[in-house]
Amino acid sequence: MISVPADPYPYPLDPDHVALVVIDMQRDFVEPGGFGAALGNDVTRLQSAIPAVAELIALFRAKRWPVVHTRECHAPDLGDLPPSKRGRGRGAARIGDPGPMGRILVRGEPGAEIVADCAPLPGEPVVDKPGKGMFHATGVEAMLRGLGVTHLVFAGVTTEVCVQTSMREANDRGFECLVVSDATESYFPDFKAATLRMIAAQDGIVGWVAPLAALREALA
Ligand code: TIU
Repeated sequence: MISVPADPYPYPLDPDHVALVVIDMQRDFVEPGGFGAALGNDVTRLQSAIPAVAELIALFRAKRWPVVHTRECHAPDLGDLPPSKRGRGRGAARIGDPGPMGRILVRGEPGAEIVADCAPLPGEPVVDKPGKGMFHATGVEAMLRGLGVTHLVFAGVTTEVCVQTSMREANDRGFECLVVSDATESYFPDFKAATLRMIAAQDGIVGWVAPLAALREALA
């Protein structure tokens, strides 16, 4: 076990059974003209996390530990998009509508692709998910169990929506979860701070929180 200094106490990282999960580092969330912007958000905030996410990915690749990428997106016929999700909100542009990066949050469109700095390598699993959580309506649990994974390190966007939902789903399934605090970001700084606090509260009710530097030094 590798002991990673973390909140609320050191995270016991199992080097033989750990994977990195990079949540939804897609153009639709971090670039103008996508889903995040259609919801009225300042998407530039999210771009600040890209260097840390990229470094974290490189750390895992150097160790030859699995790196799993997720994308929130829907089938072109929107058959996996519940009416509740399609209809939510009052903005002009909705999921499936055309935009500057193609149809919003639709698989295969430019906006649904992962930003270049965090792009998957050939062979790295890319999990397309129709929900906020990575376990809903995906085969990711069987895939992780097949790889023998018991420990998950989380990064990506946004902290309180898809990262937190996925981490809670993973925690309920028995995975030991750590989120890397500077490799995740939110459109709302106070939501990010509150999310990281509530994950680690009650002695790690959802899991652990650590900065990238703590992980980097523990792995060195
Ligand atoms: N809106 C928002 O903060 N997030 C999402 O809709 N999806 C993800 O977090 N990926």
